[in-house]
Amino acid sequence: MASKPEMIIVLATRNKGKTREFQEILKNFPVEIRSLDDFGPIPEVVEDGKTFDDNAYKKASFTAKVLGIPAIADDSGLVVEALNGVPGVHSARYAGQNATDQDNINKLLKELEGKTNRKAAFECVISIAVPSGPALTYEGRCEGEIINEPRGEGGFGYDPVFYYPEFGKTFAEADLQEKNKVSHRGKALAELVDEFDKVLAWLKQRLAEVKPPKPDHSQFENNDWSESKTVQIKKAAV
Ligand code: ITT
Repeated sequence: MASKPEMIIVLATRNKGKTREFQEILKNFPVEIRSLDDFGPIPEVVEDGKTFDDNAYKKASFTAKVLGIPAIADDSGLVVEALNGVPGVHSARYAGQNATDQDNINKLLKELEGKTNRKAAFECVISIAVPSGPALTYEGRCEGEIINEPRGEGGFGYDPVFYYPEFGKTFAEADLQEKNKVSHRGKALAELVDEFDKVLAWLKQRLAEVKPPKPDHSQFENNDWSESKTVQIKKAAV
């Protein structure tokens, strides 16, 4: 960390790899990034939004509200043109609740059998919310094609069938650094880092304006926060 942290921000995930990635990328800013695991038991957010934006916002705003501090969340997945955007927000569980990456790939290839349009894109949305509701949104998109046979050992998820024409190979054949420069998540993160000084100023302003509400535990049974989305603000305007 470059200087004494001015703010603690919680990353709404229990994925250690994701947490390290955010900590590394924001290490030169005066913030301390913590994961949900640093806060003990917190109810799971139901990711039932219709878009990546819905889910990222829901995770970020729910976590910020429950813990009473700013929160960052991301959501991402694969959208396939010939399947009208499927698997989309269902990417992780496309072939069923406990589906493996291989199960999901097999289902995708089956659905695409005989289809000539193989266009697809990975999409990612990062949302940064304060406990009172408003959030900033960063988005990234990466276009490619779905090939017929998995290729490569690296990456995860749909990487072995996601062919990136500029590389002339799949994401599973590319190394991680190469992938991160062009990937959906890489682009959204790069934009976030570029604007992070503004993001920090925005967070401070929002936290000073609104006396943070007490952590709200009343809606754990029915955590539908969709109505609070009316106050969502796109991008930092400081
Ligand atoms: P959280 O616990 O933090 O929500 P997650 O595993 O659900 O993490 P995401 O929401 O970011 O991860 O992604 C959902 C699914 O989309 C993921 O399980 C993959 O199947 C697919 N996916 C996302 N990014 C990908 C990438 O870079 N390469 C391949 N598949 C990807």
